[in-house]
Amino acid sequence: MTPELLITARLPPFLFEPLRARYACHDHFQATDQPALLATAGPRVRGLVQGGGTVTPTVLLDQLPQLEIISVFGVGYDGVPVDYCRTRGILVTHTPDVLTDDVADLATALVLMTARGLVAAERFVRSGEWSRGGPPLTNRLGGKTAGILGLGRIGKAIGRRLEALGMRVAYTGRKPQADVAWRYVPTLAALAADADFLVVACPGGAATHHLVDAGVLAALGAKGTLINIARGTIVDEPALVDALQRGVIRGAGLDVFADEPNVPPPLLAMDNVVLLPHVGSATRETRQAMADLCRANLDAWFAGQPVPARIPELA
Ligand code: 8YV
Repeated sequence: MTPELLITARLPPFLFEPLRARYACHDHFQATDQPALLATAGPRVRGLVQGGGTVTPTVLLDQLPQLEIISVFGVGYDGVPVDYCRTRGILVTHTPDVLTDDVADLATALVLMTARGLVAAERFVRSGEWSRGGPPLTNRLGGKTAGILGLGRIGKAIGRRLEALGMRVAYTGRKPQADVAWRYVPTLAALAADADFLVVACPGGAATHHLVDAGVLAALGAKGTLINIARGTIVDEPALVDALQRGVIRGAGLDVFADEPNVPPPLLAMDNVVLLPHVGSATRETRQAMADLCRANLDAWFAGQPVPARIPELA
């Protein structure tokens, strides 16, 4: 019997088409009548495919009594109720490693864009203002401190890049890491106080919800820029808007938001903020590699073979 899958996110064709060739796919994301789809197909669904940012409520999973595997098209699985999955014996897989370099590149780009005013400089040329004089001076990165929140695979790749730019790297997280020489700072507030750039690179989810709050932003202060390539939920967005409006911090470079694709309107009008549409992993090469791994996880499971990328909690 061809296994049946429920698709709860918008998938690129290079993932969706191969999945359709092997599985009976039910497109819950595009369905006009989702309850009807669940009522008819739910009892037979054995696999679920979702995006990194997709929040999967347990009430949805309750309607999939035969569910065996959730394959996340993304490294972050903060939207998956992991404890619930453990209880029901549902395997959860994701796409680590293949996107690390691209996401780190993007974090580095945001540091460069915010420090060197590159968005404004580019507009300066297009608007013809250059003929009337030079653009404002900006800020050197060399010698400045990058404080990384969450030194996992992506955090380390960011640290290596920023170090190559001549920055000092410090970090905080649950514990010091043995394989790096960078300075460990035990608390986020102390890291923010030290940092010229506070780079958010930890997983999302309940444990990190609003970790970057008004107090952390106050510690970052007027010398500091917040960079976030991880999850919007890690930052208290209203507190960030307030800190930017009142000049508490210097600026922000954001690739992720709490309620994508909705961006808090005040941010859209700010010149000291660079806003990107969650494109950290959005290169052809990386999205293809993510698609291949997302599919390989399903294929291995349904073939009874070792699954390449289970999430660590359920490994
Ligand atoms: C993707 C991501 O945009 O990997 C993640 O956790 O957030 C991004 O790489 C997303 O997963 C695409 O569904």
